[in-house]
Amino acid sequence: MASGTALIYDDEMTSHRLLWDDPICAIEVPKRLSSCYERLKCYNLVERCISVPTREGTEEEIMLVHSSDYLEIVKSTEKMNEGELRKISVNYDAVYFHPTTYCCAKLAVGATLELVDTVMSGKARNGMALVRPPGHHSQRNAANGFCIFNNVAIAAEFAKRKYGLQRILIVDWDVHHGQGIQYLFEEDPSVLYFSWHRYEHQQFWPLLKESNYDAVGQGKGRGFNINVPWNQVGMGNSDYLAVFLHVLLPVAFEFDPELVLVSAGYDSGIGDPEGRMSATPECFAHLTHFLMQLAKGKLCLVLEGGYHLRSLSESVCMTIKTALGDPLPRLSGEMAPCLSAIESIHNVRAIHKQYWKCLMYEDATPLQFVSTRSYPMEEAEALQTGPPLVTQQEAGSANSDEVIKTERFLEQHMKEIMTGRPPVKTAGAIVESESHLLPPSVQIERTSDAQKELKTIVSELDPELLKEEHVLNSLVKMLAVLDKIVKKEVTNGLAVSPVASVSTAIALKHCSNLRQQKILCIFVGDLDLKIDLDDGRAILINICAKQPEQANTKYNISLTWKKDVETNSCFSMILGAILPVAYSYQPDLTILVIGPNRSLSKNGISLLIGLLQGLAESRILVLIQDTERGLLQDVAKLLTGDYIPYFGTYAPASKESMQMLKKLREQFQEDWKMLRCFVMGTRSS
Ligand code: X5A
Ligand code: ZN
Repeated sequence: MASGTALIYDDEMTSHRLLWDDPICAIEVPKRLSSCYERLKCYNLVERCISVPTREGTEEEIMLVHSSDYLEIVKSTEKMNEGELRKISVNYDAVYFHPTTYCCAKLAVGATLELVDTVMSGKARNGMALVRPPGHHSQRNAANGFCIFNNVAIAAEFAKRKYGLQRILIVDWDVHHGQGIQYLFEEDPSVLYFSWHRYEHQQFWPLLKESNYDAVGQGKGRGFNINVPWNQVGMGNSDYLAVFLHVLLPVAFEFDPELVLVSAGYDSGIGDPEGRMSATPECFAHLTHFLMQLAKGKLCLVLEGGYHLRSLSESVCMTIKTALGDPLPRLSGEMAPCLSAIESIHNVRAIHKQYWKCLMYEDATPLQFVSTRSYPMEEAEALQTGPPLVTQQEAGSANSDEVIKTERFLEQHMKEIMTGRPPVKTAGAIVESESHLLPPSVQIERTSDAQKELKTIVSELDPELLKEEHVLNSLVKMLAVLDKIVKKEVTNGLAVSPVASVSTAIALKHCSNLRQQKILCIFVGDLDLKIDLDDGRAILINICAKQPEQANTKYNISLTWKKDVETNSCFSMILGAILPVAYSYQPDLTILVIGPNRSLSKNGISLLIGLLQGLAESRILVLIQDTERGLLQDVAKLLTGDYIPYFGTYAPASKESMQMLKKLREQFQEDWKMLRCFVMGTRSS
């Protein structure tokens, strides 16, 4: 399997610049590119990437999406003087030309295509192209919004032709609507285009009606264009996360792309004068991590916007660090999407339920007249939880004081979240005779100092077990792995146990002895746990085929899931229930237990392991009951990062399962606010 992260950067692309006064275009500066590269060097990230040289895109490649007339116009700017350049620039909305623009735009195209080649040929697993000028606003016959050639759209068309791809996902997380990409693929079901963007009921640039959620694509392409309009500024980490969990990811897994392209604009990040949103750099780590679970990890990120230099460059660093497989920082801030974000999510889900099976049991209908509707006071208040990192007002003012303030905030914030990674990623507790099954990078634990503590815990739980040498042995090793994770000597670990329920109880007890604050425990299979869970120190989610004996509580949730051994119907449970609860809870450590009679297939478990690494700074212990040891090798490779799972074709969950999830959401969305994905108690007109 391909490994490594490609990075494409070329100083040449800093020569394109604005030669006259124009307040609109003044923010698109050469330093946008060089400051990203400088920051990457500071974090020693450049040397960890595979450096790929740029080339100029050919005319033929440019004409994959642009007309020859338009190409000729851009080409003609190469020989123009300043007066002529100014004159031609005003033909387009928010565009400037420089004598080197044509050359830089060709390099931006070429860099993007080189990235696609590098990833498609397996020379790297994923990668990023740092380019200027950006691309997503540019159209068949027009430059627009600082964009000359549509780099990402050309890449999609190129990948379709050269590699025969049938399904490409484009994720546009820039704060502006990439209307250029939408227009180019509107009727094409082989390219799924997703964009979120500042919209404010069409009051924000580019002021288009077709940026709203009801633009779903046309003809054969209906359903393959997904717009999430932001109707307020100040959207932050939890709003972005909610859209990923409740809109993009379910649809993306169902679509099952062969390649993911990202129009990676960072004007959706904190401090940006254009976006006025409040997402912090680590949010982009999480977005990247989610997208890495698709298309067997084939992910190509291409720079678009981003105008607060510090915010831009820190966010680019988080993106690349994550692509490299480093542990993720915790997503900061209160995990509760705001009402306006939920409204947008509600509308997108309602309009797209006719196209996507994962949404088909949605009973929401689009909300009408959203801008003038008022909400019951209680509901509005329920959503105003805790002080956000930056208030919406602060995020909304763009004067230079604010730019500096964000700069200071980021200086401090990055110190807190940029922690080093342990030299060994994964530790394993298994019997010696099986250690050859694990990748060589896994550190095998032999013993631990916790013998005495173990005996005390075990004798409280089940004194009979003290007599069984091999059981005690496996438990001791498991605690050794757990200790290493807690002490941050390793990032994650795995342990085989003859008695998964007992091991889980012991692990939880041990964590509480170590004063570990919050443990997320996910148990797949039949569980027989005799400990009390109601103090909030741990949350237990049990996925099993049997109906639970006790009613669910906030900290003890059972999900009844019928055996789906070789199908893939568990996406909706993982994305719609487990991850929202987990992100709301914000654990310090995750324990995933694979017990007897599991009702999740190997694919489902791989998906869980992949996605759970976004939580608790990637600290996770996977406990495997020895009857399930067939999973050992795959689990180990998922933890070391040697392997990215492929989940196969999507199968819709049964109506009963979907109903169970819906009930769960209704029951717990006040406690776990990330569960929320629709506006309650409203009837559409
Ligand atoms: C690529 C990009 C923004 C254009 C804004 C014009 N373009 N007001 O972010
Ligand atoms: Zn933008």
